[in-house]
Amino acid sequence: MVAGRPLAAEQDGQLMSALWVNAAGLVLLGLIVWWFWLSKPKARRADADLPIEIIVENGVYTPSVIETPAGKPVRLRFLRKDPSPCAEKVLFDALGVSADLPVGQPVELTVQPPAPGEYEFTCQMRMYRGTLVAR
Ligand SMILES: [Cu+2]
Repeated sequence: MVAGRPLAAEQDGQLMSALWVNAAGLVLLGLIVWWFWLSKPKARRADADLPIEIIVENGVYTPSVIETPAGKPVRLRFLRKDPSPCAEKVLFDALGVSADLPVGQPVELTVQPPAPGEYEFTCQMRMYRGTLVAR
């Protein structure tokens, strides 16, 4: 309480700050909803013979969606920055390809999706997840 300030003004001030807290909460909630349910990861398109670099860090592959022509080999270069054992392998279950990823050392893989479709790649615990989209 500020000495000498009229009580009504004091209450108005408290009401306003309560409203601001609620508004901030709503904005935060909106961001959370957007982040988890509405945002689509940006797809990277594989082109020519350049390998696509995929960073392995903080529980996500970046990029996590890679578009590629079906029936053609695509080169993926994984760079693991996450030292936790969770990130130490990458597996393309449906393609029968897997690799160990040493921290800080790029590992290049060539995979070839046989037909149009979505091919998931994950860590061994399936916490890291990415998708190869063959068209
Ligand atoms: Cu894992």
